[in-house]
Amino acid sequence: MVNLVLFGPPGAGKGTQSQYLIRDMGLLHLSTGDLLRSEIAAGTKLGLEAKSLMDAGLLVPDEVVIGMIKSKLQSNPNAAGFIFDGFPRTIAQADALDTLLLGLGTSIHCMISMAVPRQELIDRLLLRGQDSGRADDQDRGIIEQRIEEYMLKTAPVADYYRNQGKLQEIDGLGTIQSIYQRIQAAVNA
Ligand code: B4P
Repeated sequence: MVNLVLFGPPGAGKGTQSQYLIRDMGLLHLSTGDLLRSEIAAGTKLGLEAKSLMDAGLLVPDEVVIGMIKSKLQSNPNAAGFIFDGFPRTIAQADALDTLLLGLGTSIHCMISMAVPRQELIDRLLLRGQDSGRADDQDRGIIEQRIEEYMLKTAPVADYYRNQGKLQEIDGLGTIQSIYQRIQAAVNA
């Protein structure tokens, strides 16, 4: 198994770059943002609870996302590996992921962290908000709240993987293709 974490602030390009990794590496894509939006679309109790937090630019509780990831890992025992996109977003989630993967006899091989300046993040998300239908992409104040939440709770997760010798940091500015080439180089390293 090859297991990668794609990491960065909201709008860094995690979902965008995941599509190329799926195409080239045949890994299973696990995006907690996508999983939560599926729950919202299906009108489940979990989705209803998550929606108000997501629309406010806040993280949903750790136990909710850890439960979703656990069930996806258990239902895909023969996967070639996983791309974790938008997960883990807290140290508690990173700890839980290590434990879950250990139980499957595997581990995270590499975290790719994409650095993008704050104003570029805001510009990208507002642009996507024009036609994505995502409430959390349409309001500058909510986008800034998401970035604050990232700085406070998520940015420390990079150190968690740095301490394990697994962190690869890349510049997330440039064309989508040029950033993908940097990711490929980081994965191969
Ligand atoms: P996510 O769905 O993960 O949303 P995101 O951070 O905005 O990233 P996404 O992958 O969608 O966007 P990308 O950067 O690719 O999370 C949404 C919410 O769900 C969170 O706020 C939280 O409430 C909740 N949540 C999710 N996971 C959670 C967890 N583990 N714990 C707790 N809560 C959780 O792309 C952004 C835009 O930039 C796109 O329009 C793209 O086209 C554009 N773009 C990408 N690369 C570009 C480039 N190189 N140049 C120009 N534009 C580019």
